[in-house]
Amino acid sequence: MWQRGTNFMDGTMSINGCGIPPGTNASYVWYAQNPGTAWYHSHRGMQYTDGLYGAIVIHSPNEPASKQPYDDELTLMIGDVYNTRSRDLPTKTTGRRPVDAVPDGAVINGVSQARCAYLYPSDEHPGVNWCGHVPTAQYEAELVGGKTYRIRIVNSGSLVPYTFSIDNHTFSVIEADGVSLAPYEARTLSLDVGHRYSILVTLDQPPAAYWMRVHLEVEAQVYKGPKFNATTLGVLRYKGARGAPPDVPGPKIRDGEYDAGPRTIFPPAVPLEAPLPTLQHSVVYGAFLKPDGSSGMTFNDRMWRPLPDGVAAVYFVNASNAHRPKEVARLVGPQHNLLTTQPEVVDLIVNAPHDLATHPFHLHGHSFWIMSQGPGVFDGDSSTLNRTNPMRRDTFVVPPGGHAVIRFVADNPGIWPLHCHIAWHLEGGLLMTVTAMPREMVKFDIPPHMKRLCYKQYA
Ligand SMILES: [Cu+2]
Repeated sequence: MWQRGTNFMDGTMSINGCGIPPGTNASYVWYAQNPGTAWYHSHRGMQYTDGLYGAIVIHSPNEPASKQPYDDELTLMIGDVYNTRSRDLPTKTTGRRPVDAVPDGAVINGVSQARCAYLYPSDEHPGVNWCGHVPTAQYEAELVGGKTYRIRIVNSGSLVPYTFSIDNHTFSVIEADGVSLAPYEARTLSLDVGHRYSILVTLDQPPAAYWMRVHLEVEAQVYKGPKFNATTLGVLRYKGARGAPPDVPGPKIRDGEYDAGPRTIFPPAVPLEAPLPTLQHSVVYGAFLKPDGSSGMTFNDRMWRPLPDGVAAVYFVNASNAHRPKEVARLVGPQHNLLTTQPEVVDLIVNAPHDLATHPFHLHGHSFWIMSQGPGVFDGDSSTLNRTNPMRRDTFVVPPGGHAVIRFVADNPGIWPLHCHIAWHLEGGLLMTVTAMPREMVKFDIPPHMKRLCYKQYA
């Protein structure tokens, strides 16, 4: 969620918030200045994998995407789903931390055809599983023929990218992660975990029902479970039309590609030249598996682990006036931390020379320019990269063995997490922090009701 000056409302457990203890509540207050499609979810452990999430839509008459002609809108939260509670899932590796448990299928606004056969019992409640919580049904949207809809799609899953399509319909992509796009015509749309898009769909086909298809990508099926359900169906029904959708073949999907182009790069509607960088910073990430069986994931060999419950680094800095870089470094936690004491234009060079998977990384609180993204490591001079209207968004993808270079203006005080949005990798420690202008964090006017959520009260 893009926000300025309210880092203490970001809500990441142990970094810039204390979470909401059981039986209490919290009001998160910030200026909703950046129109578009976002979402909220628990940022503690694997809670959102178990369903603790929802959509946030910010409207503005100034949003270029909203100037496109459409009659109404619809939001689809679509993501992979586990019929077993995350803490009870078996793990792919033998590590202390679970890595990449395989989902059972996908849900569209909470409805799916995930099968109950592939299940593991709960440790706490032997013999009980969560299958009954996921109705086996097809999500159905009844829309009016002849009208144009803005459909907002969020990949709210925990592991798997997917491709979305609607039989017999094309659409234009008009927004990505809160950035309006020059309309891009397509038949399929691929979303990595954490990505959001808006598409415009005109119901210009004969009145009937049509399948909406969510195809979980093959890459993730390499280690699929025995009953892994690769395609989840929903129904787009023209109002008044009866019967099931005709059984036509779905689109041919080439994994990792968005129609003919790279799947996450789109020209923004409003061109913005990227400024020249004032600071270059390189990180390397990867996974480790030690002989003792422990495993995890790191940025620059440092694995994130949350601070003790009830402690949040930003609240601590604010309360204790501990803003000097050495003090902050001691407080933020064990993860890799990039700290700037003054406004900088940062080029963050992210390389994954030895990693075998695709990872979607999200930086809290910012939109950034994607200056480069692709196969192979980046070891060049990032200040020479193309600055003319590069893609802007808040979640970037690094392919196996590949790299990304993102550029952002670090002038928004606070400690901002940058993490893989695959929930298992975040839980495995794949998080670093960007700390901007800690001296300003001391001036934060953190409301008492937020401080009270911390066991150690920072009053
Ligand atoms: Cu990852």
